Amino acid sequence: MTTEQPTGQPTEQPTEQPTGPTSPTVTVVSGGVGAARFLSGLRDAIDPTQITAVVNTGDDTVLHGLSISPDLDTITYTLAGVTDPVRGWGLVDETWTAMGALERYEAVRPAGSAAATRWFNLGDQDLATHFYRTARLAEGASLTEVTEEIQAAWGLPIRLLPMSDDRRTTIVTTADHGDVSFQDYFVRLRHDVVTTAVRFQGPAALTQAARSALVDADIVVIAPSNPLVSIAPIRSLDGVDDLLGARRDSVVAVSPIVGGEALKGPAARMLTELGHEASVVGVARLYASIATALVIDPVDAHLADAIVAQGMECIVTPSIMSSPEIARELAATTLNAVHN
Ligand code: FO1
Repeated sequence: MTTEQPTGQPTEQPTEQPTGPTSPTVTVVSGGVGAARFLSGLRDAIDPTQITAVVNTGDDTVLHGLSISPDLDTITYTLAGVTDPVRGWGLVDETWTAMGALERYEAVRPAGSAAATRWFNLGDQDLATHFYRTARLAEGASLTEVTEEIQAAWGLPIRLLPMSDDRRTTIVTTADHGDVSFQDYFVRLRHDVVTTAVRFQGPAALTQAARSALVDADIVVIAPSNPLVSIAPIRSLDGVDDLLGARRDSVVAVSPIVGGEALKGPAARMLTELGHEASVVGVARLYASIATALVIDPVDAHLADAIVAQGMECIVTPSIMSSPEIARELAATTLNAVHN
């Protein structure tokens, strides 16, 4: 069966899907690309209306006066089936006319101005999302409200919630460039610099909607996202670690590290530079206080005992989401870890 998505691109829908009362309610603590792929698999494994994602907004930035929420948008586009499959962010078949046209203004930009910035690529279609979000925020809507509207515009059955309605920003301290914003580190510096610390700046209030989602869900999954810059900003909000710790028996994490490498991005390098172990055991140490089980890939099966020694159960299953079927199987196995 195929269904038309808002852009007119057909996406395959699962043929058999548990519905209604058989599906548990699941909240996924989410970063960007890895979480988006996991959520796609979960959407195919259970009734999607039972799923909520609490999404990192520490990566959010303002460029050209536009409010940009990369992790929310990556999840939205991925679930809508329109994300660029190679980049993992932005839209497939995107054009870059507006970015190119900015070149004219670079010549006249005064020193110190961030106008006409071109190191962060905003595609022509993607710009519409940022225009909409920015206009609605300027009208006084909260990020939670705007996210619900964007979710509805793309016809997504999964509920997306930003972690906070306030600007809580990830700051990366680098050896050579001092303190920089997350997107400066990730995109402008191509995460090819030594990091010495990460901190989160701004109000630490989890939204009430996100709090309820984390408290009330039958199962909480920590997505295979960077523990230090995607999951940690959410954990840095007031009360999050306490509420997850209090329901630890129904929290399961999926390792973003496979064979000592990150599935995507700089997680392995950051773990090492910031004093952790770039392995599934290092991930287990970071999550042992808030999750009862860690899902790892078969290439790391020899480390299962070391994970158990950290006080976590260990589930071994293919976790490199190279196909929708693997993502779906990973999601189903992850839920089974805590759902009997
Ligand atoms: N990532 C890049 O590596 N280069 C870019 O120019 C870039 C632009 C961009 C625009 C919109 C958006 O939603 C995401 C974008 N990303 C880009 C991805 C983003 O920096 C990262 O995926 C996350 O912030 C890390 O989770």
